[in-house]
Amino acid sequence: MKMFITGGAGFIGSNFIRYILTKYPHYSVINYDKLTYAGNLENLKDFERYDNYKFIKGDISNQELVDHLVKDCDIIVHFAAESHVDRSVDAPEDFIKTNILGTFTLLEVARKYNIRFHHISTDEVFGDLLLEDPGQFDEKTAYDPSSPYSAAKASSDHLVRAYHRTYGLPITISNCSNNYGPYQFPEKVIPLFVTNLIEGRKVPLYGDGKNVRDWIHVDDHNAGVDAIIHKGKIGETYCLGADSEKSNKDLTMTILNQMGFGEEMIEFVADRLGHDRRYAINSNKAQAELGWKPVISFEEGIRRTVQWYIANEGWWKNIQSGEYRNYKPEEQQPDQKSDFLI
Ligand code: NAD
Ligand code: TDX
Repeated sequence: MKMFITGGAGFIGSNFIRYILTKYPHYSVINYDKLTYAGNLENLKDFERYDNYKFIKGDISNQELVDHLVKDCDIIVHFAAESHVDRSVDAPEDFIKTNILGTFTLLEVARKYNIRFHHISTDEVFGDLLLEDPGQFDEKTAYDPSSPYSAAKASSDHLVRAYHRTYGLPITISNCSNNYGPYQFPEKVIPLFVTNLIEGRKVPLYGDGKNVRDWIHVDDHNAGVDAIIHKGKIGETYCLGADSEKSNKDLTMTILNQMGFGEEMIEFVADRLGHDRRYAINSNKAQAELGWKPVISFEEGIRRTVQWYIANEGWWKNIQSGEYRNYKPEEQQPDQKSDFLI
């Protein structure tokens, strides 16, 4: 299979490429990424020399370039997005451009060649649940997004579904809960808190700290995407999650305990505007239909993740300093795969 992966230099996309190239060494992958602030080619350093991996710098809104690259691919796996809720509150425009218009551009090219399209989405499109509510989101939950980020993702989900219904494009969608693991940009809560603590700084907890997120290790998410790509039913949506609801305060205490700190390292700060109260995902459909289930417990996953950030200080220090933007992969040598570099 030849995969065209968008956003493969980001957190989940780079873990997905590592997962795919390890599990299916006979597959080939094009990693197409604009390298926004969130894209980091150091995430895939160990795959640079693989003959079946190619990186191409480009925007998903560049229809001509996408058309040129995608036509002999078997599938588009679409991770690329502006992904950080706080940034969408401060400056929504790029979220509209990339998440909505960029997805539209990809869909137009996919339609031209009738290419299988898997769209990576989020549980945030469903809005939020009350703390007291025992309910969960599932595939039938009505869309009710709260932030410019989730509204733009919701819009892209609708477009993907419309291209199936209207043009018969072979699509699938996954809506996943909060991911954590290695290579997550240190603006998101877990890597931000762990790296702050390594540097002896306090952790900024929003509001009352009672907001709940449902956590899944990135490898479990990507195993779910793999299962959908290979066994999912065309036209269907699958919710992916690991039944690991934690309040932000409890999550913070887990990290503090593991790193040998106490509650005095928490600094309560002003709440996020429109802050969703609780997310919870029911993944019964994916588990029943795909034979997939999450296998990494929250306790084990968090332990490994904290250890990873401790062991890979150079990776996140390069982000803090901005040095990661200067990283040049091996492919950029003139004699190696330069035809793929834009
Ligand atoms: P990320 O911000 O770490 O990575 C996004 C990647 O997309 C970056 O490499 C960036 O350079 C690239 N990109 C952005 N705009 C682009 C454009 N216009 N053209 C080409 N590339 C572009 O995000 P992530 O956390 O890895 O999320 C990946 C996907 O998964 C997103 O679609 C997100 O909505 C979804 N998702 C994320 C989570 C989570 O917890 N992080 C949960 C569910 C779903
Ligand atoms: O400094 C912080 N303090 C804090 O209390 C930050 C950055 C976050 N938080 C809270 C806000 C949320 O309730 O922690 C929770 C998690 O925040 P983020 O890491 O920003 O994630 P979230 O807003 O839940 O969204 C994430 O999961 C769903 C991803 O960023 C999205 O791309 C994905 O769709």
